[in-house]
Amino acid sequence: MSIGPTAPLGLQLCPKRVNGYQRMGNLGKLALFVTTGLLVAFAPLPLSKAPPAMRTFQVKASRFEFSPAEITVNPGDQVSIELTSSDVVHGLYIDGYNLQIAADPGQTQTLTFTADQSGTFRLRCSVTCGDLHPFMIGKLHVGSNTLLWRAIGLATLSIISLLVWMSSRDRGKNRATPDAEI
Ligand SMILES: [Cu+2]
Repeated sequence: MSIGPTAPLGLQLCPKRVNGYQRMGNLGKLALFVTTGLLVAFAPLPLSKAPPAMRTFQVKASRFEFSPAEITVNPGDQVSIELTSSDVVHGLYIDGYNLQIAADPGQTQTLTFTADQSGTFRLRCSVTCGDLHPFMIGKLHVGSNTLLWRAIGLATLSIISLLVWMSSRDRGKNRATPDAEI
């Protein structure tokens, strides 16, 4: 918006009026950010309504890791984990579900279960396989991690609103400076 000598006579706005418009703009922005924030926090996500499915994962166990180390399924899914060991005997224990299998070197063992508990559960090697055995861990995610995504969304929104607020404050200061000098 250009205000000043170039604006036609009659359309010139006094500084008070400009501040009034600016304040209204800020209120509008605030309302926009609050609405977006509420949507990010509470809007139902279509992801959470995925129908249960049969999911199979090939997990390779070797000293001292699982590959893949993280498995994500939807609540209600029928999950099959095919554990293969490529060096020594390794186990796979799922915290919370209290399920366990062990695979001999070069062998595959299959663990099948229904993901009937939502959340994140730790996978651990249940057979002592060396010095770093306690660090041989992984994760099973049951259900999309909506809380995490909502938190990230809200944090991003806060940063954007802070930046917008700071830039509009600076613009206000710059506009006020020439007036003060006159
Ligand atoms: Cu192990």
